[in-house]
Amino acid sequence: MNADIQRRRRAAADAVLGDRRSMPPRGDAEAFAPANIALVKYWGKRDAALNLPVTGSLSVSLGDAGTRTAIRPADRDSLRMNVNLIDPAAPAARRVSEFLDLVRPSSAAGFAVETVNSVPTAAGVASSASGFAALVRALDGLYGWDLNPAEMSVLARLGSGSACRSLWDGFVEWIPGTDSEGADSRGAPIDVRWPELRIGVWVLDDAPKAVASREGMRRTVETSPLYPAWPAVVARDLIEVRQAVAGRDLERLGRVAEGNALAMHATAIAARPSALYWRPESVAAMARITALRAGGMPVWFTLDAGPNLKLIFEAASGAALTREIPALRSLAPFG
Ligand code: 2P0
Repeated sequence: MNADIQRRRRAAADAVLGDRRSMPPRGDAEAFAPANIALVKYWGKRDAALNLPVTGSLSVSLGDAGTRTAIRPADRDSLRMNVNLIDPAAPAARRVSEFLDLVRPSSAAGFAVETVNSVPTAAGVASSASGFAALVRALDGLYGWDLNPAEMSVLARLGSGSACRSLWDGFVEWIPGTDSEGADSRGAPIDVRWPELRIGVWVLDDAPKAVASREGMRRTVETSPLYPAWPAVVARDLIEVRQAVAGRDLERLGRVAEGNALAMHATAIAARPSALYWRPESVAAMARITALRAGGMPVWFTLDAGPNLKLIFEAASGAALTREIPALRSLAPFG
């Protein structure tokens, strides 16, 4: 990472931590954060160093599906994910170390970090969002910083953009902010409970994705002839999803979320070279959901930067849907 980028990232972390940076660690700490699924997607950065988005986005957290992280001071950084020790040179370990550099007080040489995902990584639910949110919570506990969720959200965003939405349960909107250093770019919870809502994870292909989402976004912003249309799509969809959430209107929520995901993928597919995340199975699955809906089943889909579908439905349809799609794993965002 170049020195100027690192300096800006460290300054952004300083703005949150202030003189807490000199506090000593308490021994060890452990924390959990939920994964989240975007109903209106984050796709494109206005500042890649600070993970500042071009637009807002809106997600729902996945209840007890997420990441549990334990941390303690150590001689050097180490990362264990689901029991496996990760090579320090591997991208996941380097990304965690680079994040720890932002908050590392001079006294701490390193940290031993152990994470466990309660949904298998192969299940197609992003682990970087819950991972960085849980890491920030664990650091907050380790040092006794006593940051509020909004402050933790700003820090988590420096690890992974979508992590700033994983500091709350339920619906969360990422306010894109206007500050050049990102002080106001963070999650904000929406005070609506929707106990019947379900998110179904339908895994079609668990191979690593061909284009990392970070690279897919960059390519889309820089080269896709369709990207200029994206901010207006998001602005419109955010208004409608906020209303659908407030009214617990599944039909409206599903329609907008599905349309938003397809629009996101359209911008990515049109990038040069294309960031095409779909597999033939993804297209067949989308057709299947459309057919089920035509047959009267209230279910909609969304897809992230990968080939798997996430389904949006209510508990009342769960049994019938699982009969149709036995591989479906149903998650309850509100417990
Ligand atoms: C989202 N995605 O809103 C969108 C939809 C993927 C598709 O946020 O580079 O891992 O760390 O800021 O947060 C995945 O991107 O990217 C993502 P970085 P991140 O959930």
